[in-house]
Amino acid sequence: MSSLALINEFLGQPPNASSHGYQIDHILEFCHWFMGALFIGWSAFFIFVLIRFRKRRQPGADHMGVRSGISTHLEFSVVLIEAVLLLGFAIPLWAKRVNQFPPGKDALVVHVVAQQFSFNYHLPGPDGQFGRRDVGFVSNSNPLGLDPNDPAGKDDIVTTGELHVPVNRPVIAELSSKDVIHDFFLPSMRIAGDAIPGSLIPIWFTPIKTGTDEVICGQLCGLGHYGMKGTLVVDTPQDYEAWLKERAELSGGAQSAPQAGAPQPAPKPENKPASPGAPKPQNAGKRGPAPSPGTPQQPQNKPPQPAASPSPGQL
Ligand SMILES: [Cu+2]
Repeated sequence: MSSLALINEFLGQPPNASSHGYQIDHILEFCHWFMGALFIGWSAFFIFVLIRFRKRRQPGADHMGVRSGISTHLEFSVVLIEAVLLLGFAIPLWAKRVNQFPPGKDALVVHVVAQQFSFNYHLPGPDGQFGRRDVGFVSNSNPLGLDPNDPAGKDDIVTTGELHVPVNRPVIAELSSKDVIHDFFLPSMRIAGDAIPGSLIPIWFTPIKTGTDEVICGQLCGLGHYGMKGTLVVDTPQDYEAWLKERAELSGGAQSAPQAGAPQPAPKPENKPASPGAPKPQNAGKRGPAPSPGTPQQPQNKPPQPAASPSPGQL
Protein backbone atom coordinates (compact mmCIF):
# COMPACT_ATOMS: atom_id res chain seq x y z
CA MET A 1 0.00 0.00 0.00
CA SER A 2 1.19 3.46 -0.73
CA SER A 3 1.59 6.18 1.82
CA LEU A 4 -1.72 7.56 0.53
CA ALA A 5 -3.53 4.57 1.96
CA LEU A 6 -2.65 5.08 5.60
CA ILE A 7 -6.22 5.19 6.83
CA ASN A 8 -7.38 2.26 4.72
CA GLU A 9 -4.53 0.25 6.18
CA PHE A 10 -5.39 1.41 9.68
CA LEU A 11 -8.99 0.30 9.15
CA GLY A 12 -7.81 -3.16 8.19
CA GLN A 13 -8.70 -3.12 4.51
CA PRO A 14 -7.09 -6.03 2.69
CA PRO A 15 -4.98 -4.91 -0.27
CA ASN A 16 -7.04 -4.20 -3.37
CA ALA A 17 -7.09 -6.99 -5.96
CA SER A 18 -9.58 -5.70 -8.53
CA SER A 19 -9.30 -3.35 -11.48
CA HIS A 20 -11.75 -0.76 -10.13
CA GLY A 21 -10.82 -1.06 -6.43
CA TYR A 22 -8.22 1.70 -6.40
CA GLN A 23 -10.96 4.24 -7.19
CA ILE A 24 -12.95 3.11 -4.18
CA ASP A 25 -9.81 3.21 -2.05
CA HIS A 26 -9.09 6.77 -3.17
CA ILE A 27 -12.58 7.91 -2.25
CA LEU A 28 -12.42 6.16 1.12
CA GLU A 29 -9.01 7.57 1.86
CA PHE A 30 -9.93 11.09 0.79
CA CYS A 31 -13.24 11.04 2.73
CA HIS A 32 -11.47 9.97 5.90
CA TRP A 33 -8.82 12.68 5.63
CA PHE A 34 -11.51 15.22 4.80
CA MET A 35 -13.63 14.18 7.78
CA GLY A 36 -10.49 14.28 9.94
CA ALA A 37 -9.76 17.85 8.79
CA LEU A 38 -13.37 18.88 9.44
CA PHE A 39 -13.27 17.31 12.89
CA ILE A 40 -10.10 19.17 13.82
CA GLY A 41 -11.39 22.41 12.28
CA TRP A 42 -14.76 22.35 14.02
CA SER A 43 -13.21 21.25 17.34
CA ALA A 44 -10.72 24.14 17.20
CA PHE A 45 -13.52 26.56 16.36
CA PHE A 46 -15.62 25.26 19.23
CA ILE A 47 -12.79 25.71 21.72
CA PHE A 48 -12.07 29.16 20.32
CA VAL A 49 -15.65 30.39 20.82
CA LEU A 50 -15.82 28.89 24.30
CA ILE A 51 -12.86 31.01 25.31
CA ARG A 52 -13.50 34.08 23.17
CA PHE A 53 -17.12 34.50 24.24
CA ARG A 54 -16.80 33.43 27.86
CA LYS A 55 -19.05 35.35 30.22
CA ARG A 56 -16.23 37.29 31.90
CA ARG A 57 -15.10 38.78 28.64
CA GLN A 58 -18.52 39.08 26.94
CA PRO A 59 -21.10 39.76 29.64
CA GLY A 60 -23.81 40.90 27.22
CA ALA A 61 -25.12 38.99 24.23
CA ASP A 62 -24.24 40.39 20.81
CA HIS A 63 -27.39 40.32 18.71
CA MET A 64 -25.59 41.18 15.48
CA GLY A 65 -23.48 38.01 15.44
CA VAL A 66 -20.60 37.50 13.04
CA ARG A 67 -20.13 40.35 10.58
CA SER A 68 -17.50 38.88 8.28
CA GLY A 69 -18.48 36.39 5.60
CA ILE A 70 -15.82 33.87 6.52
CA SER A 71 -18.14 31.28 8.05
CA THR A 72 -20.40 31.39 4.98
CA HIS A 73 -17.39 30.86 2.73
CA LEU A 74 -16.12 27.98 4.86
CA GLU A 75 -19.47 26.25 4.91
CA PHE A 76 -19.91 26.74 1.20
CA SER A 77 -16.48 25.19 0.57
CA VAL A 78 -17.42 22.12 2.61
CA VAL A 79 -20.65 21.71 0.66
CA LEU A 80 -18.79 22.16 -2.62
CA ILE A 81 -16.19 19.50 -1.76
CA GLU A 82 -18.93 17.09 -0.74
CA ALA A 83 -20.86 17.75 -3.95
CA VAL A 84 -17.74 17.14 -6.07
CA LEU A 85 -17.07 13.88 -4.19
CA LEU A 86 -20.62 12.68 -4.69
CA LEU A 87 -21.31 13.88 -8.24
CA GLY A 88 -17.79 13.68 -9.60
CA PHE A 89 -16.57 10.42 -8.12
CA ALA A 90 -19.04 8.31 -6.13
CA ILE A 91 -22.04 8.37 -8.49
CA PRO A 92 -20.03 7.78 -11.73
CA LEU A 93 -18.17 4.88 -10.07
CA TRP A 94 -21.44 3.36 -8.89
CA ALA A 95 -23.10 3.92 -12.28
CA LYS A 96 -20.31 2.06 -14.02
CA ARG A 97 -20.74 -0.88 -11.65
CA VAL A 98 -24.47 -1.17 -12.28
CA ASN A 99 -24.80 -0.05 -15.92
CA GLN A 100 -21.66 -0.98 -17.80
CA PHE A 101 -21.46 -4.73 -17.54
CA PRO A 102 -18.82 -6.40 -19.67
CA PRO A 103 -20.23 -8.42 -22.59
CA GLY A 104 -21.25 -11.88 -21.43
CA LYS A 105 -18.93 -13.55 -23.94
CA ASP A 106 -15.86 -11.87 -22.48
CA ALA A 107 -16.80 -12.46 -18.90
CA LEU A 108 -16.95 -15.46 -16.66
CA VAL A 109 -20.56 -15.78 -15.55
CA VAL A 110 -21.17 -17.57 -12.29
CA HIS A 111 -24.38 -18.02 -10.36
CA VAL A 112 -23.94 -17.49 -6.64
CA VAL A 113 -26.66 -19.03 -4.51
CA ALA A 114 -26.41 -18.13 -0.85
CA GLN A 115 -27.92 -20.16 1.94
CA GLN A 116 -27.62 -20.32 5.69
CA PHE A 117 -24.59 -20.43 6.09
CA SER A 118 -22.55 -20.86 2.96
CA PHE A 119 -22.24 -19.75 -0.64
CA ASN A 120 -22.84 -22.19 -3.50
CA TYR A 121 -21.45 -21.57 -6.97
CA HIS A 122 -22.90 -22.78 -10.24
CA LEU A 123 -20.70 -22.68 -13.35
CA PRO A 124 -21.96 -23.63 -16.81
CA GLY A 125 -19.18 -26.08 -17.68
CA PRO A 126 -17.57 -26.55 -21.12
CA ASP A 127 -20.83 -26.11 -23.07
CA GLY A 128 -21.30 -22.60 -21.66
CA GLN A 129 -24.95 -23.35 -20.87
CA PHE A 130 -26.36 -23.25 -17.38
CA GLY A 131 -28.45 -26.30 -16.63
CA ARG A 132 -31.97 -25.79 -15.32
CA ARG A 133 -32.40 -25.61 -11.58
CA ASP A 134 -35.56 -26.44 -9.71
CA VAL A 135 -36.28 -26.26 -6.04
CA GLY A 136 -37.90 -29.71 -6.27
CA PHE A 137 -34.53 -31.33 -6.94
CA VAL A 138 -32.76 -29.77 -3.98
CA SER A 139 -31.19 -32.38 -1.73
CA ASN A 140 -28.05 -32.74 0.35
CA SER A 141 -26.10 -34.01 -2.63
CA ASN A 142 -27.70 -31.51 -5.01
CA PRO A 143 -27.72 -28.24 -3.05
CA LEU A 144 -28.78 -26.12 -6.04
CA GLY A 145 -31.48 -28.43 -7.35
CA LEU A 146 -29.78 -29.04 -10.70
CA ASP A 147 -32.18 -30.87 -13.03
CA PRO A 148 -30.56 -34.26 -13.81
CA ASN A 149 -32.77 -34.55 -16.92
CA ASP A 150 -31.49 -31.36 -18.53
CA PRO A 151 -28.68 -32.05 -21.01
CA ALA A 152 -27.31 -28.51 -20.56
CA GLY A 153 -26.69 -29.25 -16.92
CA LYS A 154 -24.72 -32.45 -17.43
CA ASP A 155 -21.35 -30.70 -17.50
CA ASP A 156 -22.24 -27.98 -15.01
CA ILE A 157 -20.00 -27.41 -12.05
CA VAL A 158 -21.39 -26.83 -8.59
CA THR A 159 -19.12 -26.01 -5.69
CA THR A 160 -19.69 -24.83 -2.16
CA GLY A 161 -17.42 -22.56 -0.19
CA GLU A 162 -14.64 -22.11 -2.74
CA LEU A 163 -14.82 -20.29 -6.05
CA HIS A 164 -12.01 -20.14 -8.55
CA VAL A 165 -11.77 -17.37 -11.13
CA PRO A 166 -9.07 -16.56 -13.69
CA VAL A 167 -7.03 -13.40 -13.29
CA ASN A 168 -7.58 -10.40 -15.60
CA ARG A 169 -10.95 -11.58 -16.87
CA PRO A 170 -14.21 -9.87 -15.86
CA VAL A 171 -16.42 -11.94 -13.59
CA ILE A 172 -20.18 -11.46 -13.51
CA ALA A 173 -21.71 -13.00 -10.40
CA GLU A 174 -25.48 -13.32 -10.42
CA LEU A 175 -26.65 -13.46 -6.84
CA SER A 176 -29.66 -15.19 -5.37
CA SER A 177 -30.52 -16.89 -2.13
CA LYS A 178 -32.30 -20.05 -1.00
CA ASP A 179 -33.54 -18.74 2.31
CA VAL A 180 -32.96 -15.29 3.78
CA ILE A 181 -31.16 -12.15 2.61
CA HIS A 182 -27.38 -12.56 2.51
CA ASP A 183 -24.70 -10.31 1.11
CA PHE A 184 -21.94 -11.63 -1.13
CA PHE A 185 -18.98 -9.50 -0.06
CA LEU A 186 -15.51 -9.74 -1.58
CA PRO A 187 -13.44 -7.25 0.46
CA SER A 188 -10.30 -7.57 -1.63
CA MET A 189 -12.33 -7.00 -4.82
CA ARG A 190 -14.05 -3.96 -3.28
CA ILE A 191 -17.45 -5.26 -4.28
CA ALA A 192 -20.55 -6.57 -2.54
CA GLY A 193 -24.12 -7.33 -3.49
CA ASP A 194 -27.17 -8.54 -1.63
CA ALA A 195 -28.37 -12.06 -2.34
CA ILE A 196 -32.14 -11.90 -2.04
CA PRO A 197 -34.56 -14.83 -2.34
CA GLY A 198 -36.61 -14.49 -5.52
CA SER A 199 -34.22 -12.01 -7.15
CA LEU A 200 -31.24 -12.35 -9.43
CA ILE A 201 -28.83 -9.51 -8.77
CA PRO A 202 -25.70 -9.23 -10.93
CA ILE A 203 -22.42 -7.70 -9.80
CA TRP A 204 -19.13 -7.62 -11.67
CA PHE A 205 -15.43 -7.15 -11.05
CA THR A 206 -12.11 -7.95 -12.70
CA PRO A 207 -9.50 -9.59 -10.48
CA ILE A 208 -6.00 -8.32 -11.23
CA LYS A 209 -3.92 -10.31 -8.73
CA THR A 210 -3.63 -14.02 -8.27
CA GLY A 211 -4.02 -15.32 -4.75
CA THR A 212 -6.55 -16.44 -2.19
CA ASP A 213 -9.08 -13.94 -0.89
CA GLU A 214 -11.88 -14.02 1.60
CA VAL A 215 -15.58 -14.14 0.76
CA ILE A 216 -17.85 -13.09 3.60
CA CYS A 217 -21.53 -12.62 4.18
CA GLY A 218 -22.13 -8.92 4.73
CA GLN A 219 -25.70 -9.18 5.98
CA LEU A 220 -26.70 -10.46 9.40
CA CYS A 221 -28.53 -13.61 8.30
CA GLY A 222 -28.93 -15.80 11.36
CA LEU A 223 -27.08 -17.47 14.22
CA GLY A 224 -24.36 -18.84 11.99
CA HIS A 225 -23.73 -15.56 10.17
CA TYR A 226 -20.36 -15.05 11.87
CA GLY A 227 -19.10 -18.25 10.26
CA MET A 228 -20.48 -17.61 6.77
CA LYS A 229 -17.17 -17.32 5.01
CA GLY A 230 -15.75 -18.72 1.85
CA THR A 231 -12.72 -18.50 -0.35
CA LEU A 232 -12.13 -16.82 -3.66
CA VAL A 233 -9.09 -18.19 -5.45
CA VAL A 234 -7.78 -16.06 -8.31
CA ASP A 235 -5.82 -18.38 -10.59
CA THR A 236 -3.57 -17.91 -13.57
CA PRO A 237 -5.45 -18.96 -16.73
CA GLN A 238 -3.57 -22.27 -16.76
CA ASP A 239 -4.37 -23.04 -13.12
CA TYR A 240 -7.97 -22.09 -13.73
CA GLU A 241 -8.27 -24.47 -16.67
CA ALA A 242 -6.75 -27.21 -14.52
CA TRP A 243 -9.24 -26.50 -11.73
CA LEU A 244 -12.16 -26.51 -14.18
CA LYS A 245 -11.02 -29.84 -15.56
CA GLU A 246 -10.68 -31.31 -12.09
CA ARG A 247 -14.14 -30.06 -11.04
CA ALA A 248 -15.69 -31.25 -14.30
CA GLU A 249 -14.32 -34.73 -13.65
CA LEU A 250 -15.58 -34.69 -10.08
CA SER A 251 -19.06 -33.43 -10.92
CA GLY A 252 -19.19 -35.61 -14.02
CA GLY A 253 -19.10 -38.57 -11.66
CA ALA A 254 -21.64 -37.16 -9.26
CA GLN A 255 -24.15 -35.90 -11.80
CA SER A 256 -23.78 -38.47 -14.54
CA ALA A 257 -26.74 -39.82 -16.44
CA PRO A 258 -29.79 -40.18 -14.26
CA GLN A 259 -30.76 -43.71 -13.45
CA ALA A 260 -33.99 -45.17 -14.71
CA GLY A 261 -36.87 -43.38 -13.12
CA ALA A 262 -34.85 -40.25 -12.79
CA PRO A 263 -36.13 -38.00 -10.06
CA GLN A 264 -38.87 -35.65 -11.04
CA PRO A 265 -39.23 -32.33 -9.36
CA ALA A 266 -41.13 -32.50 -6.15
CA PRO A 267 -44.46 -30.66 -6.08
CA LYS A 268 -43.91 -27.02 -6.74
CA PRO A 269 -44.92 -24.35 -4.30
CA GLU A 270 -47.98 -23.61 -6.46
CA ASN A 271 -49.37 -26.98 -5.43
CA LYS A 272 -49.12 -26.19 -1.76
CA PRO A 273 -52.31 -24.47 -0.76
CA ALA A 274 -50.88 -23.91 2.69
CA SER A 275 -48.33 -21.46 1.40
CA PRO A 276 -49.67 -18.00 2.07
CA GLY A 277 -49.67 -15.58 -0.79
CA ALA A 278 -49.13 -18.38 -3.28
CA PRO A 279 -45.91 -17.61 -5.10
CA LYS A 280 -46.16 -16.06 -8.49
CA PRO A 281 -43.04 -16.33 -10.55
CA GLN A 282 -41.13 -13.09 -10.92
CA ASN A 283 -42.84 -11.55 -8.00
CA ALA A 284 -39.73 -10.30 -6.32
CA GLY A 285 -41.61 -8.99 -3.34
CA LYS A 286 -43.34 -12.25 -2.58
CA ARG A 287 -43.41 -13.64 0.89
CA GLY A 288 -43.49 -17.24 1.86
CA PRO A 289 -41.02 -20.01 2.41
CA ALA A 290 -38.47 -21.66 0.17
CA PRO A 291 -38.31 -19.67 -3.01
CA SER A 292 -36.82 -21.51 -5.90
CA PRO A 293 -33.09 -21.01 -6.07
CA GLY A 294 -33.00 -21.48 -9.76
CA THR A 295 -36.20 -20.30 -11.37
CA PRO A 296 -35.03 -17.91 -14.04
CA GLN A 297 -35.96 -14.43 -13.09
CA GLN A 298 -35.27 -11.06 -14.51
CA PRO A 299 -32.20 -9.48 -12.97
CA GLN A 300 -33.05 -6.28 -11.23
CA ASN A 301 -30.09 -4.36 -12.51
CA LYS A 302 -30.18 -5.76 -16.03
CA PRO A 303 -26.73 -6.65 -17.25
CA PRO A 304 -26.55 -6.69 -21.03
CA GLN A 305 -27.20 -10.40 -21.23
CA PRO A 306 -29.05 -11.64 -18.19
CA ALA A 307 -28.66 -15.31 -18.91
CA ALA A 308 -25.30 -14.59 -20.42
CA SER A 309 -23.01 -17.52 -20.60
CA PRO A 310 -19.50 -17.64 -21.89
CA SER A 311 -19.45 -18.84 -25.46
CA PRO A 312 -18.68 -22.51 -25.88
CA GLY A 313 -15.05 -23.30 -25.85
CA GLN A 314 -14.11 -20.42 -23.61
CA LEU A 315 -14.14 -22.49 -20.51
CU1 LIG B 1 -25.44 -14.80 5.23
